[in-house]
Amino acid sequence: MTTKCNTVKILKILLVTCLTLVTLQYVINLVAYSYVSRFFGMELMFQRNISIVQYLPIFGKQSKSSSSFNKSVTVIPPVISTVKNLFPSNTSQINTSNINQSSTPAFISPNISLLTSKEPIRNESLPLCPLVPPKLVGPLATFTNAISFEEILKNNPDLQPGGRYKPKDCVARHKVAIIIPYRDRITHLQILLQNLHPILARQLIDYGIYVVDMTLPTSFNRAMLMNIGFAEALKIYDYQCFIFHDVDLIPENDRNLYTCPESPRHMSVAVDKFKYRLPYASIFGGVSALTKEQFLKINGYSNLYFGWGGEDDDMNGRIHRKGYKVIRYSVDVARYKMIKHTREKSNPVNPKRYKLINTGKNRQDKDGINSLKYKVEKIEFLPTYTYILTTINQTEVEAG
Ligand code: UDH
Ligand code: NGS
Repeated sequence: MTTKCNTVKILKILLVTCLTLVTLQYVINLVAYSYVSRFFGMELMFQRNISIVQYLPIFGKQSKSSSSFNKSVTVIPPVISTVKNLFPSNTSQINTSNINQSSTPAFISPNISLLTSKEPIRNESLPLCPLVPPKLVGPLATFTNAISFEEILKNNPDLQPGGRYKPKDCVARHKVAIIIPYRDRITHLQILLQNLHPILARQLIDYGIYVVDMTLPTSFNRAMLMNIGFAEALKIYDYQCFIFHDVDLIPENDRNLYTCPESPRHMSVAVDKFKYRLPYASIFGGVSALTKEQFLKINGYSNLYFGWGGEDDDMNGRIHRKGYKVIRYSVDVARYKMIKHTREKSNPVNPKRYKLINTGKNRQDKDGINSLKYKVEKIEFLPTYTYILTTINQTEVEAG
């Protein structure tokens, strides 16, 4: 009888201890969450391997600042191969007109199995970088006068060839490829890199910058260059996160983390050109972030948008059709300045864009990263970025 009583007592004590420990962990996580969210002006840090996220029931809450103009979009704040060391001394070195257009290009498709390789084992001797990078400053003064690539390197001496960087003292939590669709905008590129490199270093990200260009005379195809950047960057390093970045958008706040949350993220929420408001709820252009997994699941961008407009709206449709929601940080954080420019002749407004958007659903699984055909003319691992020049055969792409 006494032994039975003792066993019951011991069981009771064990139960109470367990309950106390679980409650304590919950309280600690809530305090940690409140600190992280206040620091970023955000509601939720969306990161894997962070136990605080598991307890939070607020997924899907809208931020006050953007809800007035964006009703349908969920606003959830955040949470080498061989290298050649070359400077383009002037624009002509990356001028597409230098490329011999007469040679028959060998158009290739990327090997999709390469794109799904496993995460390598990380260097266990260094600690993981802090969850909240300690050197972030928040709102920034942007540099809008172009300086040379040599000067950009001088200002960012820890850059590795190809515009690669990773923190020295800790293991980065994120491996990020920044993909910049590009043609003949050298000044914009200089301004962007001058601003972006120091921000990414402060964010303690393991990253590389990929500037993806296409030869003339084919009309500019922003979406396809994103797909190519994705495929080519993955051949170089095991990136897990991809930021698709217009060359003319300069971040104004370093708390706008260049990382990938659980859902695709539209990053350029508040742009000066639009008076720091979203022009329409479903806009997905400018700067956006997707994990490798998300990008593959939605089959990347459509390859069929030649000329200006619509490819980002099509992408928004792809994301939703595969069951994702687009998330956004608050307008205080996700701020950008757009460098003023005129429309290029080689990027005319695409008259087919609405028809393409309306028929996007039927094509999604056969038009995208799995049907990508292009030729790489050259890849240069320059000191401040990797330059990839491609040729796209519009007739072949449109034939499917
Ligand atoms: N891009 C280039 N070169 C081009 C065209 C486009 O690099 O010739 C890239 C670049 O990254 C750019 C992005 O594609 O940021 C988007 O193209 P865009 O900047 O032309 O598109 P956006 O919608 O502006 O930002 C359209 C032109 C508006 C002219 C308005 C004149 N008042
Ligand atoms: C929409 C375009 C988008 C574009 C957005 C903002 O009209 O591709 O304007 O453009 N959609 C269509 O044309 C269907 S901007 O003002 O930045 O030049 O991203």
